[in-house]
Amino acid sequence: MKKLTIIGMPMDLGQMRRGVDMGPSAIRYAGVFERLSTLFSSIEDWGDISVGRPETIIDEQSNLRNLHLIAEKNQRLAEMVDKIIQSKSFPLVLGGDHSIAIGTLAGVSKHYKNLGVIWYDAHGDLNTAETSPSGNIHGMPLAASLGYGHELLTNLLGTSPKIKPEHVVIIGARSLDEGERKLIKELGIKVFTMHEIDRLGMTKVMEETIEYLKDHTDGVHLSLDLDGLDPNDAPGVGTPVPGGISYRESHLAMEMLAESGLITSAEFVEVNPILDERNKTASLAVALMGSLFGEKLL
Ligand code: EXY
Ligand code: MN
Ligand code: MN
Ligand code: MN
Repeated sequence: MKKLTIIGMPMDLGQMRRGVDMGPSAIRYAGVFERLSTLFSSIEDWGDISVGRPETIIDEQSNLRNLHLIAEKNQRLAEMVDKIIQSKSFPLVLGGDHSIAIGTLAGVSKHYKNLGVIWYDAHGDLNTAETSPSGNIHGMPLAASLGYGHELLTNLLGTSPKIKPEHVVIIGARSLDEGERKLIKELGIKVFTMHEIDRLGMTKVMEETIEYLKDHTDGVHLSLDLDGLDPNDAPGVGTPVPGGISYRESHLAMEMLAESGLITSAEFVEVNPILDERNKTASLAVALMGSLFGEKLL
C-alpha cells in the first residue's frame, strides 16, 4: 500500500460563481480522510493553499479574468504537488474550480516524460483568450497544459507544453465551443462524448481508454470535474450540463481505473457546496475516490 497526500485548492477565480472555493471544506466534511485512510498505509492532509478572494480583475490586454492571481496561485500549487511526489506520495488535489489543473499538471508533469491525462468533464476546457466565450480561465486548463494560451498559464515552472495531445482522453463531453472542436480535430485528441458512452457503454469506453494510454505513458493523471456527471447526481457544480454520466457509470469507471493500476495522481474539482443539496456532490466525490483507490464492495 502506498502513501496518499491530500491538498486543498480553494480557488474560485477561474469562473464567476461564488462558493466553489468551499469545495475542499465540503469534501473534507464528507469524510475524505476517514474513507481513504484504510486504503493507504499512510495518509496526510496538507491543508489548503491560501487563495484569497479579491474582486475580479480583468487583464486589459488579454481579457482573461484574474489572470495574474490564477497564475501566481497555481505556481504555488505546482510547487506543493511537486513536493508531494518527491516525498513518494500520491497527490490528491481537492478543488476549487478547474483552473487549478494548470498548477496540478505543472507539478505532476515534472516527474513524467509522457504523462497521460484523463479529463472527465462535460466540457473540453480547451479554450484560449481568443476562443473563450466567457474569459473564464476554468474553461482553459487543458489548452494551457497542451501549450495553448497566455504564457503565464502555459509556462508554469518554466516549461511548455506539459502534456502531449496523443496522451489525453476526454470522457463525458457534451458542451464544446466552436474553437474547442477545432482544436480537438487539429490535434487529434481522443474524445468519448456522451454519444460514445451511450453507444458503447462505460465498460468499453474505459477499456479503450486504458488500452490507449497504457503503453505510451509513464504515469496517468485523472482530472475529474464533477460536472462530468449528470446534474441529478451532482447538482453542486457551477456549470451543470444535462444528460451526463451517471453515478453508477462513474463508479464503474473509477473501479476499472483502480484495477488498471494506471493512475498516479488525481484531482476532483468544481464542487460548489452553495449550489449543492445537503453536500450530495462532495459526498459523491468522496465515494468516487473510494472506488478509484480500490475500495471493494465485498
Ligand atoms: N466552455 C465554456 C467557457 O469556456 O466559458 C464553459 C467552461 C466551463 C468549464 C467547466 C469547468 O469545466
Ligand atoms: Mn472542467
Ligand atoms: Mn466542466
Ligand atoms: Mn505516445
